[in-house]
Amino acid sequence: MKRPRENTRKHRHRLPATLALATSALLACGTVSAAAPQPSPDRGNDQPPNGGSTALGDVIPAPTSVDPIPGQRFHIRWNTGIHTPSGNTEATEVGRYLQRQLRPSTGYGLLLNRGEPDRGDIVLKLDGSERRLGESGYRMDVRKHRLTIHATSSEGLFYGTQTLRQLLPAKAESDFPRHGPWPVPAGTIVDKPRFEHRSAMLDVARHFFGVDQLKRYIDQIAQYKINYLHLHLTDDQGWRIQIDSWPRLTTHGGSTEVGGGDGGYYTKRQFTEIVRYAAERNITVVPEIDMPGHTNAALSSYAELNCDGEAPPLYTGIEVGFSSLCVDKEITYRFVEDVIREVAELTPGRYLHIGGDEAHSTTDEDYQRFMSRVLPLVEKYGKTPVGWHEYAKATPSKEAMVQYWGTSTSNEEVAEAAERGNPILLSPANRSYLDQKYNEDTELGLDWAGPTTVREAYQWDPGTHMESVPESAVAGVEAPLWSETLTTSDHIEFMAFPRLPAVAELGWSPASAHDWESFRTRVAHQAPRWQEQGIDFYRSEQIPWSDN
Ligand code: NGO
Repeated sequence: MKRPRENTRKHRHRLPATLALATSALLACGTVSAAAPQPSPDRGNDQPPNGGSTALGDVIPAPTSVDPIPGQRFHIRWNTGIHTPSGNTEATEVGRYLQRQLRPSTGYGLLLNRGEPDRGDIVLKLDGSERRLGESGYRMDVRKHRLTIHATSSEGLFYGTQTLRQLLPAKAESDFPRHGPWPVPAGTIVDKPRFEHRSAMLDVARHFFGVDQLKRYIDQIAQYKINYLHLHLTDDQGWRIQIDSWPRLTTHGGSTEVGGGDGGYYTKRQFTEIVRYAAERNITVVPEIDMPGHTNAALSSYAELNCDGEAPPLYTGIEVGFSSLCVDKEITYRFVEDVIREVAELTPGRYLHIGGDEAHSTTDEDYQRFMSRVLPLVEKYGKTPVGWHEYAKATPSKEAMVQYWGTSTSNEEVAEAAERGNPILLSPANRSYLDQKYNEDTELGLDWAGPTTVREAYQWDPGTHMESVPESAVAGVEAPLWSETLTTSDHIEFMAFPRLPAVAELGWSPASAHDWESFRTRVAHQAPRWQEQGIDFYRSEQIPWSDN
């Protein structure tokens, strides 16, 4: 078992440039269309001498189709420029983001929109006629003298640039200058997501993670084309988002965490910065205010929210199911409305998550009454509700998203919700919960739904996972990371890598590309990238790591 280190970014493992990816196998050279890129036994003899090369298709999530041109490469050079469509701010931002990512390692200027595209340049193109790409897809043509990414939106361009990153040698992820060359294997990739909703969740309530830690995780998930970050902002142990009309929620309710540490919270300014930072990486933040259970931090902050008028003490343990807002009191709904209004104002995205899980201290009847008053409030402030699947029994309107977190593959209420038209977000706890131990010896994490190996996290199909929930009802997948046992960024990374990329691939890649052998080889090739990025990942024995 590997012990995670306690620091965050200070001690980064670094590989010598010559080792980085030098051991990576090239993938097969034939066209791979909507099928898993297959690792090839032979590495070919046209690798550059310094820094190694990646094969087209050696990407996570696996692209929809890959058509390599053997033996040819594009090179990023000192005079390579980046071109973005004129007059489109968002597309220009994508170009600028790519520039910011590649400048530190290459040491090149990668100037933006310097004259007409020239030989050796990278061109980002918006082209509405490429219907087959849908709204979020892209086509990347890599030729000797030009690398072009086509898409119908800036979102598609962004995904193309994230694929491009993975096609460069791993040292491209370095934050200090490295020697080239910077080859990209030639060919064409056509790629688009299987599901619209590809989410990661972080529980910042059980243990608080600061803005920089959140940004670090956002950077990590964005490279795997995750497009939602669900933040579990409130729970029994802490309230983490400033609410002006109820200030004690944070000054008191945010003052501790599991184990009795100092806790913390995001000011509105900080939260807005997180939302902006995520949006720059094509990620929409979904805030969760969990209710009516999981509310001890709020109940402890305001005595009047309790049925008996007495505030309970703050809680620093990890039990669940003991707290409930007082369903009979009018003040409860004033409180909920204030919170929803203020959180909605901070949230440009469509969704607001209202929890609804494990309300074991609320009777069924009270739960229904509570939800029937709260669901319209979410809509009143312009948001679409999301809730853990228990709230399906309150029959939310058919736009509302139902998030399944059970371990069984059948659930009547979820199947009925799907039938009524509710989109279902899948985060089966025995598959995609990143907080579950990898095996019984893993020091971090919980095991109530696990342990869950990398293979188990990968080996399921969201389109057929649940009885009577057809693929057409599935909005996508989420990988939640609960933080009862996690206190540092290293802990987050150790639990998320390599399982987060596994769930990301299930959300993005076509079912026909789903292949464990291919995935484990490609994930092994991510290791040198993670080392460059300082990610403290779990060296699962199921993966043929080749970097050490
Ligand atoms: C459950 C519970 C959470 C725990 C988590 C731990 C849901 C939706 N509610 O998932 O409060 O933190 O398990 O794995």
